Parts: sequence; C-alpha cells; structure tokens
Amino acid sequence: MPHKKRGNSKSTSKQTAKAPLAPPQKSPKIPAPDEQADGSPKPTDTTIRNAPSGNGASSSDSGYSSLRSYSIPDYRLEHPEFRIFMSGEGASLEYRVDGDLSAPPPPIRESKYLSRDQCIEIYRWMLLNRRMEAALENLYKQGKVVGGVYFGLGQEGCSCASAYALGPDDWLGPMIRNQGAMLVRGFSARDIMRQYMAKGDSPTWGRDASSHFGDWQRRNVCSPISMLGELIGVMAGVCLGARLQGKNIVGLTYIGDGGQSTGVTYESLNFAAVQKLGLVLIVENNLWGYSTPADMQFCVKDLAERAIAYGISGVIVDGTDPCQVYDATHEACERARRGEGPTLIEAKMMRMKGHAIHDAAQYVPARLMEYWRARDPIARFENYLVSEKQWLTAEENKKLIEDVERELEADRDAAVASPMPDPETDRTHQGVYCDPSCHEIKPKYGAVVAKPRKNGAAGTKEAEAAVHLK
Ligand SMILES: Cc1ncc(C[n+]2csc(CCOP(=O)(O)OP(=O)(O)O)c2C)c(N)n1
Ligand SMILES: [Mg+2]
Repeated sequence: MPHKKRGNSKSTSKQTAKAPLAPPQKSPKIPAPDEQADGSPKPTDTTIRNAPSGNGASSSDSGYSSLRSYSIPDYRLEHPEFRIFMSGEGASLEYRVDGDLSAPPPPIRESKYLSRDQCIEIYRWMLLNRRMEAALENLYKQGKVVGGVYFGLGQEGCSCASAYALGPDDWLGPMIRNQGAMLVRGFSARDIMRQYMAKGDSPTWGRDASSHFGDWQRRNVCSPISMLGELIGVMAGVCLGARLQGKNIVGLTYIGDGGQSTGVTYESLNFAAVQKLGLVLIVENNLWGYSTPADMQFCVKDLAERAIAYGISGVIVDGTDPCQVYDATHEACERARRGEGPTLIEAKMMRMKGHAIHDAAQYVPARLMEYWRARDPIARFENYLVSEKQWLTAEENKKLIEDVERELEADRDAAVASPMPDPETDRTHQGVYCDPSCHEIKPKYGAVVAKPRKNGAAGTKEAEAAVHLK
C-alpha cells in the first residue's frame, strides 16, 4: 500500500531535486535489494512482506520478516507514511487517517530531459486542463451538460506530462480522468466541451455524453473504455498491429488503483509482457476507487510491485510532479521503441474530487484533502518555473494564464453555441457499427509481414479454428 509504514525504509534525504531519473532495471527479475548498476540514485527499499495486512492493519507491525525482497526504483522526493482506515459504526462510521501529515510539500524534481520551453508548455497544458474542467463544472450546474462530468483535479501533471512524452507515431489510450492527455494529443477544449453537452458537431455527434471518443486517423487516440482494464488489451493489440507492420510503437494507457485489480488488466499486461510490446501503463494511484480507499483494495505496499510478477520494468513516481512523470514515461517510451517491452509506472497522487460530479466525496477525511491540496501540481509547478528556475517572470506567467483563459472562454462560447443534433438529419443512430462503406482499414506503418511457417508456407493459420472445433 502506498502509505503504509515501511519497516526497512532507507532514508530518502540523500535524494536531491537534481538527481537524474534512471531507467528502471531492464530485467526486473528479482534484483538484489540494493542493486543499482547504472549509478542512478538508489531506489527506496520496497521490500515486500509476506503478510497481507488487509483492511486497515498496519504492515509494519505484522511480525513477518522480509522473506522476499525486490526493489522498484522510486523517484519521489517524499515518502508519505499514513493509512486510511474505517472507524466507528452505524451513523458514525467514517474513514480516518493515521499518520503524520505535517510535512511540507516536496520540491519539483528537476527533469533530466525537459527544456525550459517544454516545461512551460506542459504547465500551459495543465492550466488548460484545469480551467476546462472548472468550466465544465459550471456548464453542468447551468444544466447544459448531458450526463455527468469526470474530473482529473490534482492529476493534471500526470495526464499532461505523460502524453507529452509520446511521439507522432505513438498511440494514446486515455481513461476518463485523462482529459489533459486528450488536450496534449490535439483535441481542443471545444471538442471536449461539445462532447459533454452532446452537441451535434461533437466528436461523436451527440451519441455519447462524456469523453468516450478517440481518433484513429490523425491523432492515434483510442477511445476510453469504461470497463476497467479493457483498454490495456486494446492498446497491446495496437502495439502488436504496428509490430506486424515492422514498427515498434508506444501504446500509452492508464488504469486506476481500483481498475488495476481487474482480471483483464492481468491478462492484457501479461500478454504485452510475453510479446514484449511497447505498452506503457500508468497506474494512477489516486488513493480512491469510488469511495473505497486504496488501503482497503490491495495488500501490496506499492502497486508498481506488481510489475515484478509480470516480469516487466516498474517504477514509482510522484504523480503530482510533472517532471518525474515525464522522465519516467519518456524512458519507458524509449524502451518500448527499442522493443524491450512494457513498463508499469505507478503515479502516486490524490483524486481531489469525488468520483464524478455527483459525488461530493464527504467520505474523504479533511486532513487528507488538506495534505494533498498543499501538493497541488499546478501551484507547485508554477512556483518552480517562476521562483525557483526563474524561467517565467511574474508578468509572463500572468500573460500565459490570461491567454489560457481567453482560449478557454472562446472554446466554451463556441461549444455552447453549437447546435444539438437535429432530429431530421441527425447521425446519432448512424455509424454505430462499421460497414464496408464506412472507412477503409489499411496498414498504417507498412505492409504486414507474415513470417514463413516452418513447413515453408507463409501466412496466417487459416485451418487452426477448424482444428480447435474438433
Ligand atoms: C470492470 C469494471 N468494474 C467496475 C466498474 C465500475 N467502476 C467505474 S469507475 C470505478 C472505480 C475506479 O477506481 P479507480 O480504478 O481507482 O479509478 P479512479 O476513479 O480513482 O480514477 C468502478 C468500480 C467498471 N467501470 N468496470
Ligand atoms: Mg483510484
């Protein structure tokens, strides 16, 4: 669990904000706990205890010795230690936090790869992401949104910086909180707002009223899939398709702390691991799945530990630090393009709103909210750019914010003014399924190369299905 006490934790004070990110071990097959061959900062000890500590029990006092020990690189600059547990009964049942929440927020860790301009660009995307969601909340309250609204408040750095690491040939498979990633990949706030209002000129012409849309032609974006974990297999398939066309691409997708426990997540990631596909899976550990705290969902300390079981690279980052997220994603993308297989990146952060707009999240302890509010990714990145690095003057920052607001307002006004689907001509009932006249599907990266079979025959196993049916 992310915030359980670590019996063997090493001091992290030696890590500095300047220390470079190092690629996780290439082969995570049970490395020695202190192994760090490439001279990069020592990862925090992520010793796995053999005792499930389950709902609310602290693992530190479990009495089990370290029967197994593996290490996962952990590039956070702080390692919060607290747990959320259930207390009371009946009407007084509530979640409480146990642990020290008094630490000041950590600094932003300097990126090994990002230039000044790139940092400012990511900051701008994060601002647009947040302002767009604030506008969507208002549109919902005005009764203009059809359905609900999902927020990525507090997760903007993770969404935007990870998508920023993709190249033009790579693919993105966002989930509903990754609207920032959609913006980075080329959708406008106007597109997203039209979609939420089910407008006739929205990306799905009003057929869907939240962010279930993609673009397989120009932006290489798979639509989010609500059935948690299913998108991972789809993205693995996209990578496999490109591989058959002679190209190793990146398929970047996301799963929550809750969604990571679904069976299909395991099946898909295992398949990607075996095939060494370029899947980059960001596990957004925002501490809640609906109203269930992470401490009541799984028994591992860190969800990145599951990478060990798949035999793939795993790494932990602070999801509120865009530089850490970018560097880890960039390195994972490089591995993917070299054909070295998937990476699981656990980004630790906090869902700063309820599950969706209907959920006031009153079950979240106020202390926990305060703790994470002090770790706001935008405020900290702004401080980093303006005060620490002095890459933006106060005046330039003000202008940048005004620009974002102006762009957003123009997009919002255009989206509000867009027509609803017209009952006479509307397309909402059309194009649900592809038909032969719909669109041509052709290889994107080149001709499919089928390896010759052992008996000399090329091509697919056409007879196989019949064999299975016997
Ligand atoms: C297979 C499956 N089971 C259950 C659900 C219902 N459901 C939707 S969101 C959600 C919680 C997801 O929590 P988490 O994965 O932590 O993501 P977060 O909402 O925190 O981003 C659940 C249970 C679903 N969509 N798919
Ligand atoms: Mg969650």
